[in-house]
Formats: sequence, C-alpha cells, structure tokens
Amino acid sequence: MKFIDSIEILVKAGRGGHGIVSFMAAKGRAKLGPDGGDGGTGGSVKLLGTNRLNTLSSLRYRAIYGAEDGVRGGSNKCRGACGEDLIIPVPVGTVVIDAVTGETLGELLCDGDLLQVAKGGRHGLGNTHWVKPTHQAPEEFRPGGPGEERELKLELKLLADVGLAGFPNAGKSTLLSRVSAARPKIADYPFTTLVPNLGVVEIDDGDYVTRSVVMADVPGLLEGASEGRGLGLQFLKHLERTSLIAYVIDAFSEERTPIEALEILKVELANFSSELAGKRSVVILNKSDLICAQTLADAMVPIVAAGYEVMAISAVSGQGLLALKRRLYDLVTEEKAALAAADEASSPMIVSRRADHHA
Ligand SMILES: Nc1nc2c(ncn2[C@@H]2O[C@H](COP(=O)(O)OP(=O)(O)OP(=O)(O)O)[C@@H](O)[C@H]2O)c(=O)[nH]1
Ligand SMILES: [Mg+2]
Repeated sequence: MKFIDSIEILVKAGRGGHGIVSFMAAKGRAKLGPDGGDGGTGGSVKLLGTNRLNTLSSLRYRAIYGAEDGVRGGSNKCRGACGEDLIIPVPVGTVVIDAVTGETLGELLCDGDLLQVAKGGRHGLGNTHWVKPTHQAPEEFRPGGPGEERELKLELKLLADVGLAGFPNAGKSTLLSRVSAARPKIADYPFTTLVPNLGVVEIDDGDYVTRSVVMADVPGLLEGASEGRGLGLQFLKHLERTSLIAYVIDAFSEERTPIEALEILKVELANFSSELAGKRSVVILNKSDLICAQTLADAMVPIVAAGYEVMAISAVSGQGLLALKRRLYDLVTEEKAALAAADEASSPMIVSRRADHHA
C-alpha cells in the first residue's frame, strides 16, 4: 500500500557577509593603507537522512527554514565569521523536489546522507583586494551575495508500522480517525471500509522531534474469510510489512465474547500467512464506554491468560487513546530494533574452530 506523506517548506540560505572599506590609521596620517576584511560565507541549508524519523510530520511546525548569515568583515583585515549551516533531519526515503520547477533534486537514501538544498551566499571582499601600485587607497569592495532560496516539496512513501485487524464494525476506522489526521469513512454497518487507509499517529510528548507511527486500517474480516467470506483476506497483504498487529475488538458485541473474537481473527490471519499471525501483537478492546468496568475487566482475564497484552479504549470518547499511542510507539520501536538486530545476526560471521568441532 502506497501512501505519500508530503510537505512544502521554504528554505533560505544565509547571505554572505559584506567586505568592507577600511584603512589603517596612524597618528597624524589619515590613511596608511587599505585593511578592509572579507565577509564570511552565508550558511547553507542541508537535509540529513535519518532513521530516527519515519514521517515528515516534525517539519510541519515551521514554514521557513533559514540558515545563518555570514558576518561582515572588520578592519585590520579581519574576516567575518561564516554563517552556520542549517541541517534539517528528514526520514530516510525522502524525495526532494523543487516545488516551482518540479525538478527532483535528490533522495535521502541512507542514514547520514546529506543533500544541500540552498547554497549560502558568497562572501564579500574587503578593499585590500583592489590595491595596485597605481591605486593605493581603493574604495572598492564586494558586498556579500544573497543566499539561495527555494520552495521545496518533500515526499515520503510511507509503510505502515501498525496494522489494525478486526471484525467489521469493531471501530477500526473510528480509531484511526481519532489518533491521526486520516478521515476514513465511518458508519454503523459492516464493510464500511472497502480500501485500506493509512494515517500518521503522532505521539507528541513535548519533545522537539515528534515521534510517530504509521497505522493502517484495512477492511474488516469475517470468520471464514479464508474461504472467501466477506471481502476475503486479500487486504491482509497490506499488513505483511507492519511491525505490529493490533487486534481491534468490539467489547460490546452480542455475537461473540472478546476472547472468541480474538481466536477467530487469529485463525483467519494464520490461514492467510503464518508469518502474519506470528507477528508481535496487542489487543485493543474498543467501545469500553458501552460496558461497565467489571464486565471489561472480566473480558480481559482470558485474553491475558492466553498471553496477550490488552488495552481498553473508547475510540468515541477518547478514553485510553493517549496511553495506547505511547504503547504502540514503544512496541513498534522495540520491534524495529529487534528486526535490525536479527538482520545483523544473520549476516555472515566467523564461526570459531571449537564450535565447529563440537557441531
Ligand atoms: N460507542 C462507541 N461506538 C463506537 C466506538 N468506536 C466505533 N464506534 C461505532 O461503531 C461503528 C463502526 O465503526 P467503524 O469505525 O466504521 O468500524 P470499522 O471497524 O472500521 O468497520 P468496517 O470498516 O466495516 O470494518 C460506528 O457507528 C462507530 O461510531 C466506541 O469506542 N464507542
Ligand atoms: Mg472501517
């Protein structure tokens, strides 16, 4: 499932510092010789690819990203300081496009990749550069050049981190719409969702870098989906690359108890792919606003006994959503780290002679 996260920003490099016109002064004599220093180069704006971000949402809070100007030169041939570059972290996979010309400027493919998107203004020159035998007191200088300015469109293809699996009407789309800016169709009948929806869930705990996970809401599953009931299992392929499966269960359902619902869902997932069913998962008991605390607690007991982590929420009232978002973020982060470590462990390594001998 492709979903494009995109954002437009204006980047402005710093202007170069001006060169100056200045002369050494000595007592009694006005001008000894030119000593106007050069200005400093303006700071450039660069994008830095990082694995620490997975969406562009942290860039949403500012429209203009400007680097520092260079400082003007001083007398005594003092060179002005260069403006500092502005480095903007973006997720790996970000494509950078000039919003005016439509030209693709580059793509940040690896952690640590740097792409300059606005070049700092060139530095000015002091009047010392114009001195000649016939021109001992030059008044010329070169001002600092303007920094480049560009409107950028950044685009990122998102992959879902958390996949919602559940019966029709369990509240999957309601949940996605409450925790993200996605606006899937919601209605009180089964199979409201016919195509998958993705949303970026931000976990804003006041940090500078906004943490987020990408959530996928797919059409509901029925018992027997693997035999083609309902919409079948075709949509589950969108959950294959997620780090985490969240089973969304209607705690108020009269048709089946939450543990029964969970078991059926698990069987259907396993029929589709054992890898999918074996993924790390959590259980979300939704519609907790419709049942009393005791019934809710009783419903959780067999789920916990079956080895699942379970969280109760109400996608409508908002109860439990903050805790859920934080937990999903932690779990996704853990799973991603575990996957990265497993990748590393499966790369070729040297086996010791002793281990060989015993094997
Ligand atoms: N009271 C209550 N109603 C809810 C809650 N969450 C969802 N609903 C209602 O349940 C109905 C189904 O919600 P959806 O979000 O469309 O369910 P879904 O799981 O996406 O359904 P499908 O797309 O058909 O698979 C709607 O009428 C929602 O308003 C909740 O926490 N409390
Ligand atoms: Mg839906």
